[in-house]
Amino acid sequence: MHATADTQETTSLHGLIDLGRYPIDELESPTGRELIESCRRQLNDDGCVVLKNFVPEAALARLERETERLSPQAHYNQTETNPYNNAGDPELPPSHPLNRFDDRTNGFVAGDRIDGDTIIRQVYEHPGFQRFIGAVVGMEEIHRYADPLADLVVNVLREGCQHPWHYDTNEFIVTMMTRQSHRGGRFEYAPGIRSPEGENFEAVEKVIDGDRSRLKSLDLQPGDLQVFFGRYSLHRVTPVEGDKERHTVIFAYAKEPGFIGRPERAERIFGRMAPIHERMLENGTNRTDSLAD
Ligand SMILES: O=C(O)CCC(=O)C(=O)O
Ligand SMILES: [Fe+2]
Repeated sequence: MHATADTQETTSLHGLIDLGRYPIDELESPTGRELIESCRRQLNDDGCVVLKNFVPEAALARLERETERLSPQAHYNQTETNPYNNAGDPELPPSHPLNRFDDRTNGFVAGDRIDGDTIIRQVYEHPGFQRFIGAVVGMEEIHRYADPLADLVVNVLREGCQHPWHYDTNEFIVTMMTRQSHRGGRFEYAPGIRSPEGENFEAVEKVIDGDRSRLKSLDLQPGDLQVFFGRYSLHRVTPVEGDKERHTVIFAYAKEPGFIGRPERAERIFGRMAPIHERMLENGTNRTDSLAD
């Protein structure tokens, strides 16, 4: 029984993931364990691991077409945000990191537009992939979002779009680049610049002012998979230049099963709600978990 299920899992990812290099279908094998160990080491060292060419060369054209086809459906939202995603502090000087607001304009294609036969959804929904991510981030269990809009999302950055310096509220983020811009659109981060012990505002201010001495910069390419711990590493995506959009796919997971984002958030990010969000509003129920957006 078990062997059959495994075989089916493996078959479905064949050609979509480089299983020779990344044997996520055989996590218990020596090469599977080595892969997990190596990813965990890198995450532990600087909060980031990139699996180059996770999607093999032969499937790249198809991968790129998937998000190209979807990107016209992106909903754009614009905000002015500081690194902490809060309202800032008028008591502090304008140069303080808490008062450094910058433009964030992003497009998002919701998960209900992403069909089951796409590479990105097949990877996202594959139990082996989920086990692999759980093992890499060191969590016994992770669960796919039950939110039909926010489970799997295409993030579209057209010319001029950027993610200014910020921290994430989630523990970790899993992304795959499917299309790179001509220029700009680089992911940069300052590994472990803050910690549970302190904000390190002085160093953060320097980074925002242009100090690059502690920065790492990634040359992400289509087919690369990235796992990133963004709570302690300040990071950004530099403004996209040129008429070629930058596309990344966000694979969303939660610690608890059944996660659904708030209706207002769906409205803000995707410009609409799913039926489940409408029902939440009607029933006056909101999320009961304590997960941050
Ligand atoms: O698009 C990326 O590479 C990272 C985006 C990011 O930092 C985020 O969504 O919080
Ligand atoms: Fe982020």
